[in-house]
Amino acid sequence: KHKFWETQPVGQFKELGDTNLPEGSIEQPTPLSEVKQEPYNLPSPYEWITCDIDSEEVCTEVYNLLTNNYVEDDENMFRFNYTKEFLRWALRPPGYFRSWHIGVRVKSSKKLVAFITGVPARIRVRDTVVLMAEVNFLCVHKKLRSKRLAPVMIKEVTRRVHLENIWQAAYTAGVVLPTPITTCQYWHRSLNPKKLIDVGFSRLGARMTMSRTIKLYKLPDQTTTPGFRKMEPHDVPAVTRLLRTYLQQFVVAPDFDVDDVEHWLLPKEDVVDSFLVESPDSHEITDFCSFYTLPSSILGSQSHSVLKAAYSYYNVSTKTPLLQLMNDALIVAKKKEFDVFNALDVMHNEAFLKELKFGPGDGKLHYYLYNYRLKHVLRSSELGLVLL
Ligand code: NHW
Ligand code: EN5
Repeated sequence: KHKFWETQPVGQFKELGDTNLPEGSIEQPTPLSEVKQEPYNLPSPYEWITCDIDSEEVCTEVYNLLTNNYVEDDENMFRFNYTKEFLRWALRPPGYFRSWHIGVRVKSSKKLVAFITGVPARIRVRDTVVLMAEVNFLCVHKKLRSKRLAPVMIKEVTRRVHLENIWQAAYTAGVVLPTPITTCQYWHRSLNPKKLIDVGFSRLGARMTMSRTIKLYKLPDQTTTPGFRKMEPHDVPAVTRLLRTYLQQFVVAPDFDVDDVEHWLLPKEDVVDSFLVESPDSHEITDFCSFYTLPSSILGSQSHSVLKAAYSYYNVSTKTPLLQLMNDALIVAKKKEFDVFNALDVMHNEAFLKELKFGPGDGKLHYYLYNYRLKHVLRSSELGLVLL
């Protein structure tokens, strides 16, 4: 059934439930001299390129490929529309490798037709911090689908990751592959219900009118938590301490240092928003919440062309109840004109989803590790990792 994935060092379906298999690496690293030195062969019309994402021209080509060919929902009504600023942020974290930003061009026309990326990350699995690649933005042009290009792209990114002496990876997908470490549910909180209904993202509930629906999702204009404010550069050390302590409780979570927090969590307009609670008396940073901006193209609507979505990222509550903190996050997201606030049922998110009027979506997100086996499938609440 999975002719490619059966050949890869990933947990296999037939192994599920076999508690004799050890947790950890599936295959051992080889000396770097034994890593294949030449790129994998592509069908002859195509060639590999390393994408210089700093180049405006290349970034535009990647953006156009993804805008027209990346992930859609199961009814092909919406397609992720990552912005160029977002892509530059996602692809240039501390210690990134340019060689892991891989494109495929048509030799004759130079048209970009496929893409895959990795970025380095330290990810803790139980007590072990593992240097990994986070693989994302795998995309093959719609006209070149089902030609087994994806396995070649995955092997090529693997080879380039190995050349940096890194042997594990983390990735997510909406499809089931061998084999998820956990499966998460997407939840959605309407901020602009009229537009969501107009474009088919949501529907009027039974026995609900439009005006009752608008009233149901109304939010105050101002946040309620004293000391709630935008994160600033001088907050990086305190946020790092808060987040590191919080993430310790999860089975799989990133091992963020101050450089990671500066990159991934300092607010960046139209890319990532972060807020914290500074105690009005002690000036201690006690709570934190964040979301990233990922619009979707609306594929068949006369009235609207983009859906503005915020995605819950990392949140930490120690003093402010998580419910109250996330209600404030909804208030600021509404003020910033997001149409919907999305979240996965990871970490402690279940504590606020239903109460804050999120509803389950029709999408699931499966999390995977490459060359790392876990003895058991995790509950989504045991996962402390959010990928973009
Ligand atoms: S998930 C988003 C993936 N992208 C999209 O869904 C965009 C729209 N779709 C496409 O562009 C986030 C194509 O359909 C793609 C497949 C390119 C998805 N992950 O070329 P063929 C990520 O980016 C397997 C992994 O004929 P295609 C994460 C499939 O099961 N494998 O298909 C990426 C089959 O293998 P099998 C996927 O439709 C993580 C084979 O591809 C997959 O023309 C990558 C068929 O290939 C997916 N999302 O192109 C893994 N979708 O064994 C990283 C399909 O079943 C691993 N397949 O026969 C780690 C590497 C680094 C290790 C370092 C130590
Ligand atoms: C990530 N790096 O299916 C890699 N989204 O629910 C890719 N559904 O938006 C992972 N189908 O349920 C890709 N509205 C996996 C996700 C792919 C995109 C996807 C789902 C997630 C989604 C929406 C729209 C459905 C349109 C028809 C959905 C219902 C919202 C409603 C609001 C009010 C309360 C109840 C729920």
